[in-house]
Amino acid sequence: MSAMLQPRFQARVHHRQRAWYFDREAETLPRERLERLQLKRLRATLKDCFENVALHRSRMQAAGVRPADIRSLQDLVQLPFTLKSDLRDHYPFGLFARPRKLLARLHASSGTTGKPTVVGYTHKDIATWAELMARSFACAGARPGDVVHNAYGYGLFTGGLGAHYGAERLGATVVPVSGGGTERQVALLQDFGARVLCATPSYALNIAEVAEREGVDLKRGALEIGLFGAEPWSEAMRREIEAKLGLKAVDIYGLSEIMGPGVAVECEAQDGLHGWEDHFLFEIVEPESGEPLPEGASGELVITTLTKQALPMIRYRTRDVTRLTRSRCGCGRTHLRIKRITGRNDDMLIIRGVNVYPSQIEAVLVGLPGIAPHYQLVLERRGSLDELTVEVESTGFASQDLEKRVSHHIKSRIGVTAAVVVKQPGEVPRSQGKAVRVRDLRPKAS
Ligand code: DLL
Repeated sequence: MSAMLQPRFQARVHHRQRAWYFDREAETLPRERLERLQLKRLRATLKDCFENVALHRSRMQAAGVRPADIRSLQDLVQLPFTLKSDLRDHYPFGLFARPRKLLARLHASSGTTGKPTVVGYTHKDIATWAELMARSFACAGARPGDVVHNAYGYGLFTGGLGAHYGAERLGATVVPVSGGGTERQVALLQDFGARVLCATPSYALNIAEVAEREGVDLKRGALEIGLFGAEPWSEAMRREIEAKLGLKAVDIYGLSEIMGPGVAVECEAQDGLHGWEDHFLFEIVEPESGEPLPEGASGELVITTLTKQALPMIRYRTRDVTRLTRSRCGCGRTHLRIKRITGRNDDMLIIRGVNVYPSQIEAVLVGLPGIAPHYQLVLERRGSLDELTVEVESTGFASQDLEKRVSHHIKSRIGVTAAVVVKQPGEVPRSQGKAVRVRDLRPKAS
């Protein structure tokens, strides 16, 4: 494969040209060569983990495997899983395989407690990420020279900077708007003539609704492609966004623990997301037993990184539920496809792109004066946006501004906006076994 930082595109490529690749050689590698490359990279990653990450070394030792024992891709199943809780238990840098001084950047996402999950990147990791995001943009139909309006949040969230570096690497012109200020976003979309929009699907709909309210018809503008992800969405939502914005809505997947956005993306066929197999190994396991499932079966997606330096991951349990297919795709890419993510098998909620665990909200509620330890989280979809209402119970001595105070605490500690309803003592339903903490009234993804 060609050197990482050489531009692989010719400067002037016609937008409509079929099957245009950012990295033709890598994206169309015959399976046999792809698997040989995977095995080589897997063995190097395992050696690195064994030598540099105490947790991986002790897990491998406990399982009785050494990196040298892994001689084929089928041997992968002998390796222990890595869980999100491992990152939390070794907060902040305990799973890093490189000294902190060699890291170019840190990102973070919410964990199951108040502590975030911290992820790190070397300069090479950042370059690989930009490369894979550039590949993802091109796969979705973006081209060098496009204006990319990036409404993913900038900051610790990987969405903003991940898409930003990828769009630059592609040779596009990035508009780094981040989230919020929707009226201004509508104006900028028009004024700068963006062909590509990056946003969470719910925010894309929000933009469409605000445009409609302002009498702006974005369908008549330059927009042609949307890269939407970071939260579950459905085919119905895809059709709605496409109709309202007049673009092709493409699904993009990723997670901070593995890299960020750009782990997988749909091509113009919009029939499953190509997972970049020269950088990641994908498996589906049965969530309870952890047993591998055959191709096509629905289960939990497990990912192993093959080129990450700062934070290599061995068999990371994503908790995302989906299916894999290696059937041929019309676009010519040989990399497998991940079908739409249908949900998660843990209790993490994604509210307007912010990952939230009920236990985080509980941690805020417990100990607040005037609040009893009974609560329910109610999720609804109003228009295009998810709304969270936290129903809490007062101890009977609630002060006037209790709802406002609780809401403020939740916002400042977790970063999510929630309406709070204080109920009378005994009004929040009691558990008959496992507590039902979440009433998710949002339409289900199909
Ligand atoms: O959401 C990275 C990202 C940014 C992906 C922008 C795509 C676009 P985290 O904040 O760590 O990273 O959240 C990762 O979000 O495990 C899924 O549960 C969910 N998720 C991400 N993309 C999709 C998608 C980013 N396309 C978690 N469909 C993941 C469904 C998605 N769920």
